[in-house]
Amino acid sequence: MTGSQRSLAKGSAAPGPVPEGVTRLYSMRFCPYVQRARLVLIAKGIKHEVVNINLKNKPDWFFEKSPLGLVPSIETSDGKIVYESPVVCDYLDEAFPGVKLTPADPYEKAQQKILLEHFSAVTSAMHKILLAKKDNQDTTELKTQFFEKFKILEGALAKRKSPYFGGESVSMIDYMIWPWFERFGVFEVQEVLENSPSVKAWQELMLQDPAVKETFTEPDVFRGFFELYSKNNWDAFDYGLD
Ligand SMILES: N[C@@H](CCC(=O)N[C@@H](CS)C(=O)NCC(=O)O)C(=O)O
Repeated sequence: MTGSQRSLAKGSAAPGPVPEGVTRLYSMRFCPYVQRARLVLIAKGIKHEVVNINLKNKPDWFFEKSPLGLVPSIETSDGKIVYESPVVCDYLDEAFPGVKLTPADPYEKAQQKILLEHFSAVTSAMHKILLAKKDNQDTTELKTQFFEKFKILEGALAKRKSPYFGGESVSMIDYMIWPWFERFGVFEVQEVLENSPSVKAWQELMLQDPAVKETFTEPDVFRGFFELYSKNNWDAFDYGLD
């Protein structure tokens, strides 16, 4: 991976053309949706560079690179733009050589998509906890709702009796859900794993995955980011950089 780490804000010059043979990722260092794309880029060995965006003061040109104004978005050297993390990850998997992360079997593929839909209830429960914490509200009830939604994951993995959500090795679904597990400490929901033995074993395996290792962020760094972010301090996006 190459590219400048510091986030670009309104008024900054647009980056030049994407070099031949490189994929550019528009990013924010702490975004879980971006991490999905990074996991796939790394797992497939795709040469890429990263342009970080200040999401609270976006450059005007960013909307040409991501019409919804969200990260992740990717740009290829021949000017193709793809955004929305599941679409980005599927595109990368289909368009580039290397390990295939998506199952070839249509039914298996459908199962992964269904699980991802269920998982969106888990991420939205986590998002509610984050907002409540930002406003210093009590999160007890929201955590209970989160624990309830989480049961679908433990149930799905226990029923499959395989180490990973897609079978015997890491596949797309594992990378799609992983980023939120790194953030459990910040959300203070890690206790959910004590009642989820299959997912806990999966988490331990995932921590050994090379792409996970390369994109891993320590809980303290997430906490530092979140502390600034919750005070509307937009230096948050560059937290931890010199
Ligand atoms: N559905 C999008 C969600 C991406 C998303 O919400 N990204 C956040 C950062 S974690 C973002 O770009 N926020 C900017 C904004 O809301 O204006 C995806 O899956 O890619």
